[in-house]
Amino acid sequence: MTYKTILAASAAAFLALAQGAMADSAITVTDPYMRASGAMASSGAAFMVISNQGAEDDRLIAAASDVADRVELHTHQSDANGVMKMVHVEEGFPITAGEDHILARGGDHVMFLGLNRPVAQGDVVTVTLTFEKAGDVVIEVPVDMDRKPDHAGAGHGAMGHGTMGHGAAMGQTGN
Ligand SMILES: [Cu+2]
Repeated sequence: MTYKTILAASAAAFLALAQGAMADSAITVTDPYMRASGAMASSGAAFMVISNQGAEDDRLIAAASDVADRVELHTHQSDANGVMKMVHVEEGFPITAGEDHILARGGDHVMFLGLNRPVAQGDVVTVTLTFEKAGDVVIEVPVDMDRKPDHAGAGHGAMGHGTMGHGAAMGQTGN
């Protein structure tokens, strides 16, 4: 074995270790962003894609951030009159093995209630997501007020303006 191959071998071993460590958390979060209705807003919402690359189903059961008094897992449902409203999802969101769970405008979202400081365009908010199996996953969520409702790869139309996100009675800043 030459010196070079030893180096290569140890680099490969190190990579395998690093990948092994990362594989411990089957959960990855991509493309997170947060919105609030302005500097004086008392609430906000965050959206993202949560991927489960593991073999086991998991569940997002809680979220927390020092930017808000309370952080809840919300979704939208239409009431008897067909009006979309936000509801607190106590049991959290199932994150199925091998699939992406998309948090998007008009659907599932992380809700910030009682913002304790102004959030402005370009701020980055630290959020801890708690999963049943993967445990805590800490993510950095940029504030992006300009973001269009369409989420990663969702394309125009499906979740766009007027279809789900803008029910008359929602009163939610994130939409
Ligand atoms: Cu909400």
